[in-house]
Amino acid sequence: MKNIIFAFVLIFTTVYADAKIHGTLELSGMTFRALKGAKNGSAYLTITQTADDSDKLIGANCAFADHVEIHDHIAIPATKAKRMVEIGSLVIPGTHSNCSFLTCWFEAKPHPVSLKKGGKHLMLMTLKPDATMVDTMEIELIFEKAGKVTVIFRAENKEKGGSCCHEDHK
Ligand SMILES: [Cu+2]
Repeated sequence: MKNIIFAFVLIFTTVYADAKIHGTLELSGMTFRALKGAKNGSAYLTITQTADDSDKLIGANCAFADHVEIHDHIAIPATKAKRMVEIGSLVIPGTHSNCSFLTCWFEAKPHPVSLKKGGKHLMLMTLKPDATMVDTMEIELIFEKAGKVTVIFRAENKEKGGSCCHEDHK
């Protein structure tokens, strides 16, 4: 019986930490990176709109950073290098975003948006000292239609370290 309860608690806490439903939005895979010595950190997740119409991520807040920006990597044609830029907001397409009135009968489907290393991400600007020591942190996400939601992000690969790519913001 103990084992069953333990398994249930484990499953519940795992799901709780890794996925959240907010209205018609599904949020999953929340992780953050806050490395010792780094000025800025980053946070990642996948956002899926299950409703017909799109929503938009328009901001975020975190107590472990001075402020949070929404960033993307833009390729520089001359060098093929990528540079991070602040994009201000991020559209989360709805299930009908890529189809017309007629084709939606067949083509309506979710279009998950993944925030990940080397792509779009949340930038935790000017980390507070505690940020490198915590295993989880709350980040408030602000959506244009769905409003605000506070989500738990887990620390990723703390032990691997290494300076990352978050010092070159212009
Ligand atoms: Cu960035």
